[in-house]
Amino acid sequence: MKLSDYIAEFLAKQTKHIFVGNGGCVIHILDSIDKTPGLKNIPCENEQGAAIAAEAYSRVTKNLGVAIATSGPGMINLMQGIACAYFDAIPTLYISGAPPTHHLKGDRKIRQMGFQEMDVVGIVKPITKYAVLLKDPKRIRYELEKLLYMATEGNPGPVFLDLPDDLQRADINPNKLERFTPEKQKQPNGLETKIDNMLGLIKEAARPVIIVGGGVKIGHAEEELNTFIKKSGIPFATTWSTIDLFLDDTPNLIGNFGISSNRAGNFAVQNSDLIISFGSRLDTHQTGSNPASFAPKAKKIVINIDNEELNKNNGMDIDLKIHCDLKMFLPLLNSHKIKTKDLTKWRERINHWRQKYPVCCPEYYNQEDKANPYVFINELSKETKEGDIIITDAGGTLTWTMQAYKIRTPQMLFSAFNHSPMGYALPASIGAQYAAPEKQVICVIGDGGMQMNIQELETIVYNSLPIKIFLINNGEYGIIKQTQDTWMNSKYVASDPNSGLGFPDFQKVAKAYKIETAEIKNHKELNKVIKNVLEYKGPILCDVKLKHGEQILPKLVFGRPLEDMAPLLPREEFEANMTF
Ligand SMILES: Cc1ncc(C[n+]2csc(CCOP(=O)(O)OP(=O)(O)O)c2C)c(N)n1
Ligand SMILES: [Mg+2]
Repeated sequence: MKLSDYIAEFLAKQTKHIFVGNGGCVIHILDSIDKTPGLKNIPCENEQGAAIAAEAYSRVTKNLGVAIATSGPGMINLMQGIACAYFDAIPTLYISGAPPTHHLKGDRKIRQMGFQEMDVVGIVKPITKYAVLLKDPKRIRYELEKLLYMATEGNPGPVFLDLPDDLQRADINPNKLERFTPEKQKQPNGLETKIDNMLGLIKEAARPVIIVGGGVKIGHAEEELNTFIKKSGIPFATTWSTIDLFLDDTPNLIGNFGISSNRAGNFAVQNSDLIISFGSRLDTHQTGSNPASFAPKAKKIVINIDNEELNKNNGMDIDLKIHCDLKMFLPLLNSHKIKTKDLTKWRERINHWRQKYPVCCPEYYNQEDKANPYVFINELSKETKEGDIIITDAGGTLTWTMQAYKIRTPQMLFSAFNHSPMGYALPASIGAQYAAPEKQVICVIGDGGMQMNIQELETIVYNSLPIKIFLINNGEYGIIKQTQDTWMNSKYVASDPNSGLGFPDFQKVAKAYKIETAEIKNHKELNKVIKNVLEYKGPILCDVKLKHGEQILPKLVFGRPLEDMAPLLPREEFEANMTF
């Protein structure tokens, strides 16, 4: 049997679509995929698009995503998507074709032997869980099984196979291949004692807050976590990656917290006396730049599948560290009786903050010319329907979406939260649409982000993918200008057309790709246009015109404590919110 046929058969058991970039070193594997029933090559215009589409495909199917590129430049273009998958823990397999084995430099101290040859494994190692160059055709079953295991076990992530051209063509006997047998996972010790300690801390707490981290989703422990939330009645906060797990009116939902979130979330965590964090890294985006000042009055219980996360010594003291898979931990925790103090007053206080400090302020609606980003996102979230998949990009656009979008019905809302490359949302929408052809995919992307992967408009058109693109068009790198306002006295460099950075007429560009367009010029027509766009049958780009200089509000200025977001509240009002 041809080795590349063997790989294609293996992949067909994991996925239906493989996102690819072509080249001389992958013609055999692409041919094998092409002739394998149930498997389809989806060529993207740039390998970056293919790599991102594959990881978004995995987010939606909750199975493996796969992308393939040729050696050298093709493989280098995959890196952006691999990094997204690594930092957000998305199970993905990336394959690059390599020149034939006798053209590989091996241990020689030269730069390159074969054309477009390079040390691929060395390059991708820091952003993959496992990366290997296939050297022996008889190892293919072992390596494929190991790659799959490594991508999906524990804290998932991307894996990489570098596949020389001659080995793709090799003849193998599938019945005589070595197998991979994973080591048995050890059960963590002392969990019952830790749970007793945890229950003790919960019983004593007057202002507890649960943090629902991305690990809940990655570990498929949503139901178990919900049981704990309901059983305990403890208010809970989400991170960006878990906003879409809860409807906005879920009882005891605090909302988001962190440097670009909302005041209610930050007042809640900063006044809390017990933080219980499930599957969150509690990075500086959430804690503020000084983790030691995060929830300063709170004891902290942190549960994570990754022991390194529990011992990273970032300055934040953890009172109870629990190293465990949530899928295993939560049922055990839920089997206990959970006692709390009377939390009525604490819940009321949180609800008061939620009501008093909405992100999308009523006065924003009064703007007459162009759209306010918070109004646009808030209204978009009213017009979408159950099952929709909303993918947002980077910069102000990402932050406005995550701050103002309200989950009103079960939907998916995501971005590549931790790596956050501009240009993610467009190819991610392609991956999502293939993963869920029956669902409506909505791409929210800035004018800067759009320029990064604009070529994938052709992939959308060629494949008639009915993706709805909302271009948040402020004519600038809004978030960068805001940072330059804060730190550079508003001296803008390389962030808008007055400072060296140009933008095209996006409606004309869309038309050149034969994509339908729409435009939002003000609030009067906003809902009508959003509706029309969402009802349109094919792909469409809606140019949402914003004023220059729109800001992220509220936002923490670097160095300030998490509860004191800009614009700063009058001191009396601020202090009244920090009375605990
Ligand atoms: C590939 C890449 N390059 C640079 C950055 C740094 N960066 C983050 S947001 C941003 C500007 C985003 O502009 P735009 O997409 O128009 O969003 P806006 O802030 O205007 O809404 C930049 C340069 C990045 N995240 N990704
Ligand atoms: Mg912009």
